[in-house]
Parts: sequence; C-alpha cells; structure tokens
Amino acid sequence: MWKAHTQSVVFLLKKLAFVFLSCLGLQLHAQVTFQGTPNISLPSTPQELAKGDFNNDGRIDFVSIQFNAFANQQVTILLNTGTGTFTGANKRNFASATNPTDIAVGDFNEDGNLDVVTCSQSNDNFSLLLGDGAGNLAAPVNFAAGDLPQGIAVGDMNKDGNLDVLVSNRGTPDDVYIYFGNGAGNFVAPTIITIVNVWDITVADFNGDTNPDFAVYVSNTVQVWFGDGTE
Ligand SMILES: [Ca+2]
Ligand SMILES: [Ca+2]
Ligand SMILES: [Ca+2]
Ligand SMILES: [Ca+2]
Repeated sequence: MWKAHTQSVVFLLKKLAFVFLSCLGLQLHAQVTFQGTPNISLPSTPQELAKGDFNNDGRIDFVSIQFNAFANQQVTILLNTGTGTFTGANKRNFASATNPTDIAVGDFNEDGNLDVVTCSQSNDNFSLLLGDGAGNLAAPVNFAAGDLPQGIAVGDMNKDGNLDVLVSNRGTPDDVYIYFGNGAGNFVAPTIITIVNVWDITVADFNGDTNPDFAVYVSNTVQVWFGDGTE
C-alpha cells in the first residue's frame, strides 16, 4: 500500500514536473521570436552569404555574392548599423570574377582587416578581395583553380599561423585544391586531392586532434578528410 502510494506520489510529481517543464518549454519557445527587417535588394541573383566585421566597429556585417550580376556588382557588403538596416551607403557593391559560386572570409594579409575570397565557376579561379577595415574591398586578385569551382573554405591547414584556402572543383577532373597562404595575401601552388563527385567544402577539426580537417559533400554523402597539420 505504501509502496503503491509512493509510486503514485512519484508518478504525480513526475507528471507535474513534466507539465511544468512543458509549460516552461512553451514559454521559452514563445520568447524566442524573430522579426524580419524590410527586404534588402541585391544587384542580381544572390548565391551565398557570409558574415564578419568589415569596418571594425564591433558589429557583425554581411557579405553576399551574386550570380549573373554586372561586372562591378558580384560582391555586396551590407554594413550593420545596429538597427537592422543595411541601406544607402551601408550597402556597397564590389567586383569579383564572373558568376561566383561560394564565398569565405578571413584575414589573408594579416593587417587586422577582414578580407573576402570567392570562387568562380565561369573563370575557373578564386579571387581574393582585400578589405580596408572601413567596409570596402579592393579589386580582386585572381588565382587559377580547377574545373568548375563550386565551394570555398578557409583554415590554417598546416598550422603555420597563415590562413589557407580550399576550393572544391566539381568539373573534370573533380578535386580539392589547397592553397597555403604566406600571410601577405599570396599563396603557393596548390596541393591537389582528387575526390570524385565533390561539391561543397567546409573546414574544422572534426576529430579533436588540433589539426584542421575538411569535410566535403560528395553526391548524397559527406566525407571527412583528416589532416596531420602539415602540407
Ligand atoms: Ca561592422
Ligand atoms: Ca586583411
Ligand atoms: Ca597555413
Ligand atoms: Ca583534426
């Protein structure tokens, strides 16, 4: 009897706790809301979006790439005013190679200002656009990539303190190019890894050994390639 009663009390407490947590959950869910800002027009077909602080004011900005855009409108920086508006002088277009397919950010010349890299499947290259720390990007410096570059990612793959660039090429042949940076905005000839049916790419240390790895989207699977921290 006591045991059954205890179980009933425990059951009741569990049920009350469940109801309480459910209500709390509902309340927490109810508190997390998102409110859209007015639409921000872009020059042409937006392709990819990245973020970073491009004018060094401590507020995270956006950078967008556009497909089929005019020659000087492939890359757009949207500076964050802190009020959710990105219009007027806070929206700035810059040139890159034709029809960029992906974008990544990093400080490739180590001047403290965030820079942008894009890859272009029309020009079979990737472009480095150096930032000036005031929300502007310099003219693109282009580096040859493989056939039909699709994805671009950034990491310090050889752990020398200089950011490196990885480009996944989905053409013929299909492969990944790893460009090791020299810290001055230039790169040595790429290391090439053949990966059949590669598409997009991203970089992180996936096995926790402190060496950067990369993951690629291959057909309907994901492959992780583990690095050893060297070239
Ligand atoms: Ca900013
Ligand atoms: Ca820089
Ligand atoms: Ca490096
Ligand atoms: Ca690793």
